[in-house]
Amino acid sequence: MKPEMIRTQAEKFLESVKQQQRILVTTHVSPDGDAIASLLAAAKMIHLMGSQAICFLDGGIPSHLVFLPGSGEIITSFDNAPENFDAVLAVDAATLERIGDTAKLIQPGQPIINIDHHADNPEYGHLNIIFPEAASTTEILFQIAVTLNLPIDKDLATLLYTGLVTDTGGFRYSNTSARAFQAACDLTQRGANPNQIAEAVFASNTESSIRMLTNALSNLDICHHGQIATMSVDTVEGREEPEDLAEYPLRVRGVVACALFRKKDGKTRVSLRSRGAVSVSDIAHTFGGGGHPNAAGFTVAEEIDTVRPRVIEALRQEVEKSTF
Ligand SMILES: [Mn+2]
Repeated sequence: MKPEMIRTQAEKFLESVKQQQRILVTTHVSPDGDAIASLLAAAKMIHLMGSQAICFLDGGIPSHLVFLPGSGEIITSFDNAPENFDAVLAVDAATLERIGDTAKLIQPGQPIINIDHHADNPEYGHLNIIFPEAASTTEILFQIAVTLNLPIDKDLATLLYTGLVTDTGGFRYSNTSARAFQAACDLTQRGANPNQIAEAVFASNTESSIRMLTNALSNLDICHHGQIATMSVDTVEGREEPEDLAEYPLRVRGVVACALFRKKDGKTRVSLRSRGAVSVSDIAHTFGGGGHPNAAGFTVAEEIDTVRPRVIEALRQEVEKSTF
C-alpha cells in the first residue's frame, strides 16, 4: 500500500463520490465483521464527503455485529429496497455475484465503485480500489480517510478497527502486519475500544451457536498424517454460526489445512482454511468459489458425501506441494 497509490485512489474516490448525490453502499452475502464494518464506515465517509449513502444488504446482519454504530440504518428487505440512487459502492465483495440479489437493483450502465482486498477481485467496477496487501477492507478505508483528512470520530474508529480485528482473527493470521497494528493503534487513540470490540465480536456467541460448534467438533476427522482436518454441521434456518467456526480445526497442532461442510438448500457450502504457505484459494477457484490464500470458500450443488473426498484430495495435493 504505497502512499502515492493510496493518494491517487483516494482522490479518484472523492471525485466519484462528489459526482453522485445518492450512493447505494453494499457488501457480500453472509457478511463477516469486515463486511458490515466496511459498509457502515464507507457510508459515514460518503456523508463526510457531502453525498448521501443508502446502506443495503441481501440478508440479515449477524447478531454479534448489531453493536456496530449505524447498523440500524442498513436496509435488509427488498420490499424497502431503494429505487433512486446514482451509483453503487460495493465493499469487501470479491465479485459482483457475492453481493447476491442486491446486484438486481443496479441499472445497466450505473457507475459501480469497488473497494476490496481480495487478490482475485476481477475489477468489476468502473472505479476499482483493490489492495490485496491490506489486512481488511477497513484498512483501505482507513488509509483513504487519513489521506483525505476526513475526521475520524469514535464511531468511525470503532468500525474501522472492527474490520481489522475480525479479518486478522484478533491479530493472529498471516495478514497481520506492522501496518495493520499502526492502523489499530491510531484507531485506538481516536476512540476505538479494543476490549469492548473483542468482547462483542469474539465473546458474544449465542448458546445455540456454541452448541453448533459441539455438533461440528463431534465429527471432526483428521487425516493425511495429522495435517488435514474436516468437519460438517447441520445448518438450521435462522441459527447463527460462531464467527470462527471454520477455523477451529487449525487449532489442532500439526493441522495445516481444513474444510468445513454445510448443507444448505440442497447444496453444500464449503469453507477452507489453512496455515502459512499452504494456500486454499486455488482450490476454491477450481470449485467455482474464491477468497484469500488462507481463507476461501465455495458452494456446489452436490451432497457433502460426494464433495468431501474430492476436497480432501485437493487439500492433500496442496499440502504436499507446499511442504515438500
Ligand atoms: Mn475482508
